[in-house]
Amino acid sequence: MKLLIVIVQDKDAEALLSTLTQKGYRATKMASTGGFLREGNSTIFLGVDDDKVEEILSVVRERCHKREHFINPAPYAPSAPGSYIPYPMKVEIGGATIFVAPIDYFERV
Ligand code: 2BA
Repeated sequence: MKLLIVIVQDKDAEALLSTLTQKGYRATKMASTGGFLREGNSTIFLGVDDDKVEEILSVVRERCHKREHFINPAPYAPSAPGSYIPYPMKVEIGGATIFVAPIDYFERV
């Protein structure tokens, strides 16, 4: 058995969860925050048999999309007026960050 931890953009979370639950998978969605952008994203946990991992990865690849995001980097220290021009920086987010970990023990009581 494996634990899949899938970090996705909020915009993709509903469609992903709907597809997974329609296919009969049990999943838990938690609200999370990206350490770099400090913006909300969603983390989905799934405990599944080994032979289901590939199907789930295919669903994630299908449902989660890359998007470009622009951020304004802040200056490290205050500087003289006009001496710092904050050029927007382009960041490409997602489609998804996926971790697959082995599960030693699982029980539903
Ligand atoms: P964030 O940490 O908010 O990162 C959002 C996007 O910013 C990243 O997209 C990446 O394109 C960029 N980014 C992150 N750290 C960077 C850095 N040090 N320098 C330049 N650009 C950087 P993704 O890679 O698609 O990641 C989306 C979200 O997935 C992340 O949100 C974070 O919540 C999670 N994540 C990604 N890699 C992770 C990891 N190795 N461990 C834990 N969480 C991870």
